[in-house]
Amino acid sequence: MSQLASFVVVANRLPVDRVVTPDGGVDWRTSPGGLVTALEPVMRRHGGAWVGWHGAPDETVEPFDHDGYSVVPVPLTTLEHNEYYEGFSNATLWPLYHDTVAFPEFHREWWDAYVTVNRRFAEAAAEVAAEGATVWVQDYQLQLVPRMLRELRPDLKIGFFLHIPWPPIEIFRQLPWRDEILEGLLGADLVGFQEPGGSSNFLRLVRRRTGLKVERDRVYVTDTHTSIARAYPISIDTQGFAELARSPEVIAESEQLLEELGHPKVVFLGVDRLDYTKGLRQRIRAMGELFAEGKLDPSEAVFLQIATPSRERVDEYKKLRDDIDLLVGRINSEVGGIGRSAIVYRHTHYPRATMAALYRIADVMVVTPLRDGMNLVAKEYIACHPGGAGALVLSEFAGAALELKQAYHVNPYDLNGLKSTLMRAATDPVKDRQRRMRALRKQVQTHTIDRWANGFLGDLENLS
Ligand code: GDG
Repeated sequence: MSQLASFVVVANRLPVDRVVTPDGGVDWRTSPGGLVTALEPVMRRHGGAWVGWHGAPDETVEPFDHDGYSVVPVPLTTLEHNEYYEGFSNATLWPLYHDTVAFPEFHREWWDAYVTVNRRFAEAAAEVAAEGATVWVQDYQLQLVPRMLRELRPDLKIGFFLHIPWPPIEIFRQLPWRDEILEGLLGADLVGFQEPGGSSNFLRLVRRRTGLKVERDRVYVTDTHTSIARAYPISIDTQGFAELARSPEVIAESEQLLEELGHPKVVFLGVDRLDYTKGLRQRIRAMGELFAEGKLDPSEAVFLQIATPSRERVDEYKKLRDDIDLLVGRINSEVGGIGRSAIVYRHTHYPRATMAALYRIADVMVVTPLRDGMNLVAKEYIACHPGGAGALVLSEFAGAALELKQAYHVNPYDLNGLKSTLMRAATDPVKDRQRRMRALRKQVQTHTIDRWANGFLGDLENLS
């Protein structure tokens, strides 16, 4: 790594994974994901740097160049990883920000670790940023970084984007360190949220708790610094997904999948990280009841649920995994034929191509989180599903519902409503489903991740 960067991304994880090469050496491979895809060109254009954890605790890795930009690894000890990441980020903030669908735990030592690690990220960013550079901090793990960084480097332009929901005031107030978090975020020139409801909740809270002057979306933080809060709904690399889904390999894989499933008439599909915010318990119960009541015939319909392993050391996630295993096992023991399960459940990670093949074969995509910042799976399905009459059943509580208006919206807590909507999505006249899908496709084709990144960065550059 040679010179200072004029564009810096700061995120909990680096955009690269370490791989062992055939000759036993070590190499870094770009990890697939929309954020990396969208930001890589900006990084290359501006001599960028990406600051983040490299994934191995108790290990220091020197900065290196990768694909035209700098990678700056931030070290974490095992204890810090437990307390800052699994603890404060994923067992305090994550449930708190998702409407307390699980109980948030408050531990002072987790908070201390959060402060320590945030400071380390801020210092690393301060060291690599050129004079007047733009720094874009990502997500709930790093909410203190904007202010810490501004104190170290007042010359920088600092943006922050929150990928998860910003909670209602009544819930946020529970957090013992609520004011520190607000002050941390207000260090940014621009704070981005997934939904307009997030930015307005944030501004209301700032007004109420800090006494700072707020005018429309602008907070007057000091005499020389103002902070603006706005919504920037994130999206996907729509064209990239559509091209992948049209490739001969993916078409062949989708045919293979249908063959394995015994060519069912209707495929219902769920794809989620195994997370309690995703509404899996409710969804599986609803599907199970539809089979048990004979509304769906297991010789004709199948519910395929992929749950990607996630945060497996956090207690709530261990419990969720056991609950889902039990629920699926129980339903499949009661409905379906000897050689044919009503629910096909896989707890594993699949390559992107397989994801695209799954989206292709899904007649009804079931996306029913209890709360979700955006939900990219819903958008990926629309980008990948070929012509015809696919249907998207989408929770009202996903950020995506605001944009994907022609989806079949549901309240995932209302099991009867969920069941009837699932049936409607599967049986509505083809013409109606085609009309909905056309409108949805237009939305994701025009609102891509590039538009999201350019919108945020354009606003950040043009702030006065
Ligand atoms: C957070 C917010 C917000 C899933 N399983 C596999 C796999 N995936 C990919 C999907 C999709 C991504 O993971 C999941 O994104 P979501 O948006 O659905 O959900 P979170 O992980 O909770 O993301 C969310 C997002 O940040 C962005 O701001 O939308 O609200 O919670 O891209 O395709 N990918 C592969 N194999 C899998 O098995 N390759």
